[in-house]
Formats: sequence, structure tokens, C-alpha cells
Amino acid sequence: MTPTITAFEQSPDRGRGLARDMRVRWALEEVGQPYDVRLVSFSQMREPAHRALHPFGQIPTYEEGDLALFESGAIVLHIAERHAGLLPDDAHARARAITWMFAALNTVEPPIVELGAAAREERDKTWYEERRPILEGRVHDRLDQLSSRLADADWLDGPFSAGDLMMVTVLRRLSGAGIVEKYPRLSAYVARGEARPAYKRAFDAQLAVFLAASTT
Ligand SMILES: N[C@@H](CCC(=O)N[C@@H](CS)C(=O)NCC(=O)O)C(=O)O
Repeated sequence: MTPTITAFEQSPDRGRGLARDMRVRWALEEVGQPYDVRLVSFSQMREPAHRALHPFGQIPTYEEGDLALFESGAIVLHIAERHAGLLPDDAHARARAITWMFAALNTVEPPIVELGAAAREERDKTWYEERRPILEGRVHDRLDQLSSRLADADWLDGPFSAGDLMMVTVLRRLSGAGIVEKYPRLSAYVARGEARPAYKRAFDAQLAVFLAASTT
């Protein structure tokens, strides 16, 4: 059965692949699972039909028969567990790859999201210039630690896994901030992820949506 995911009708990231449908698209491309996309506007995301799928009125969602999921991490894990290619067969290696998924979402992404939210929503506040270095410092702490752990390896734990997919998409949220560039190992890690054919297919698909919306 072909799953259907939701994505922004017109992404605020202007097709840079930073919205979280990108993770799901990439995972589906990695495992070779075709998918449909239902595009939603911000007003549709607030409506009861979408809220029934996503209690917080966000994207992405994932529907497959009578299964409906939300949360990009849960969706990518579901895909990775049902198809070969994103999780190792060895039970311990598999558990470690899933640990990296959680680390990406639960340890690395929160300070990145906080920094972005402050830049968007607090820029005109009196405290912003004082707070920004604190928020940047929290991001740098995590990137320092991540870079040390990655060291000169290609991926976080053996072959590319859903843990890397999630971590690369989380680090990409810093695009344009000039932060990841300070960590050559992490920059190269993100570039390795972006060079994967499945990543490119996913990126092109979400960019095509943005370009089509921009010309109408
Ligand atoms: N933890 C959620 C976050 C979902 C999320 O923040 N989605 C954003 C797009 S990347 C969204 O829908 N933003 C619009 C809004 O919150 O109104 C996940 O990983 O799926």
C-alpha cells in the first residue's frame, strides 16, 4: 500500500528542505518505497480533519491503510523497521542506531530549534542580543560533542542508518547560520548525507512543490 505523507503547500523555508517532511521523504527514498504527498496550507493544518491526524496541527503526518502517524521521528522509525536499509540487522547495532535517532531529536535538535525560534520571534525584544550568545553557546556545546564523537568516521555508528538520516536533517536546520561550518567534520558529514542519491530525490521532490507553488 502506498503511504501518504503531508507537507507544506508553500514551505516557509522556500524549498531548502528544512521542513520535517524532508526526513520522511528521504527515509522513503532510501528504502525505495513510493509515496503520495498531500499538501496542506497553514489554515488546513488547523482544521479538524488535519487535527485528527496530528493533534498539534503540524506536518508531517503519515497514513498507510488504517494506520495514521505523526512525529517525524516515529514515522522514520516506522519506515526503517518495516524496510531493509535504514537499520542494521544486528540487535545491538540496531538499538544504537535508534539511540542516535533519539539523540538527534531529543538532544541536538532542541537547542537548534530554540535558537531559530528566538531569531524569528524575539529579534525585536530588548533581551535578544544578550540572549543570543547563550542560545548559540548551547548549540556549540552539542556540536562540539557530536564532532568529537564522529571524529573521522563517515557515519555515527558503522554504516549509514536512520540515526544519521535524522542527525543530518537536524544539523541542516542550521543552514545559513554559519555555525555548522565551524565544524569541518560535521560539515563533511552533512555533505555526505546530502550527496546520497535518495537525499537528492527527496530534496528535488520538495523543491518542486515549492517552485510549483511560487509560479501559480
Ligand atoms: N516534533 C515534530 C515537529 C513538527 C513540526 O514542528 N512541524 C513544523 C514543520 S517542520 C510545522 O508543522 N510547523 C507549523 C506549525 O507548527 O504551525 C516532528 O518532528 O514531526
